[in-house]
Amino acid sequence: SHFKDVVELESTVDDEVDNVEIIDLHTHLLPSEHSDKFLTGIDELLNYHYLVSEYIMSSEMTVSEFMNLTKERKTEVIWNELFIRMTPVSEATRGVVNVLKGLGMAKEWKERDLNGIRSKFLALRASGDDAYEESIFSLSKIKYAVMTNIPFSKEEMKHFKEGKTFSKRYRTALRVDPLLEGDWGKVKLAMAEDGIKGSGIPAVKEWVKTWCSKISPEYLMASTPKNFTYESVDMTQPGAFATNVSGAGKKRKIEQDDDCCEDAGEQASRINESSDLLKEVLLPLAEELQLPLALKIGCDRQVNPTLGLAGDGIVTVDMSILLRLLQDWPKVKFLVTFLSLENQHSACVLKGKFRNLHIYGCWWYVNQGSLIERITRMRLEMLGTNFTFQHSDCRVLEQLLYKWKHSREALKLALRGEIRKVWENGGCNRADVRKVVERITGGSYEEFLKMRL
Ligand code: RAT
Ligand code: ZN
Repeated sequence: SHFKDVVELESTVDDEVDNVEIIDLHTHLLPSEHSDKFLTGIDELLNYHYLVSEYIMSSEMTVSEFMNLTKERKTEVIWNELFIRMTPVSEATRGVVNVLKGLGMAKEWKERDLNGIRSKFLALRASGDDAYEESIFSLSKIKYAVMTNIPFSKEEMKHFKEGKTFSKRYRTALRVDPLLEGDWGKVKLAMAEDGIKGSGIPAVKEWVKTWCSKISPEYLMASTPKNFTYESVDMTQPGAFATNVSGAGKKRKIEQDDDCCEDAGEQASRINESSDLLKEVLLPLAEELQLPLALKIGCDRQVNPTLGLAGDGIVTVDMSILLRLLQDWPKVKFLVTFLSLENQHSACVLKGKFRNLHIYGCWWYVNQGSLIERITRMRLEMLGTNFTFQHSDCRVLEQLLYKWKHSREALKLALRGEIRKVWENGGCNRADVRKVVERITGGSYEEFLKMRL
């Protein structure tokens, strides 16, 4: 039956949002079995790059003095500055407090007892890392989290090479930024480390395919550099490669001449090292392997390199770049998010035109309650439920607890308003709310993965 009043409507929305099991479609988490890459505990939480940046902006210490401290010492100075001298109002500082509360450390928080907190975290892990890991996933109500697996990182990949098994709560994604950036240096180095001799386009493709069959990624992914651009493939030019069967060919009329039919060996020798890794490796492979390409767009890397991971900025980008990709590659699925609020609006318009696009998440600088609420309302208004409202980008296991708590709170506010409009329009009930919540927290994403183009 329909909600009898707004109170019932709002409490149902809250209840559905609190209880839905979410798919976290982009994180930097790695499983406990990957020991040195498994980040957990108070030191990792307080050394998070959002907090480092907040700390440094007002610290007495200079950047280099801070950077030279040990991790434990950094924890202490951040704690003293952001949690004792100041009130934790930012999203990132409130997050730490929420983790402490969620893990039964309200008393230690009240007393600002860092040593007490340290020993409680140790005690929590006493039953073993995999049990602890599982408890965080289940407390956070996360069905599974997609990792970021970087074949260019020897240290990360050694765990995969050893063939370790890990919890079903983690799924893989192959992160290939150098292919998008056309960074042959990095590509050749990584291939050499994997013992591959060749260095032309076919060899790079084989290398990527080998990693795909080894880790079975959900998708290929990259974050675009500030100056990222993409010009349409001009199939009429000599040297245009034969692999792009679906894309530019359809948009631009191609004269099918004999050039297209030359054998692979000839093609390989003609394409030299300056060939475009994006157009000739990444996009054709995404099409061939039927793996979506996830793009994170709008980061201006290292505007202040002294801050390390905390030193990245933001750009609002020209949307025609994504438009051309969508037009030229209609058989490639694109999972896309933007760092800039402005771009998030344009992205909704593009999504209304292209079936091969799925918009997801409120990333990093738009991962703030007020902005998540606003972006989610806009997406609901423009797209119905054909999007994924959030991903966490967690780096530290326990961040699942707070990032998802904050995002669920923002989603409740967005849905209370939007569902109320539906209700006033012609009534609605719990099942209607559930359909919305399930779709935008993972249902639409899984449907998109299965969709036929
Ligand atoms: O959100 C972050 O933690 C950033 O540092 C980036 O890693 C970003 O999420 C990315 O995937 O490039
Ligand atoms: Zn990320």
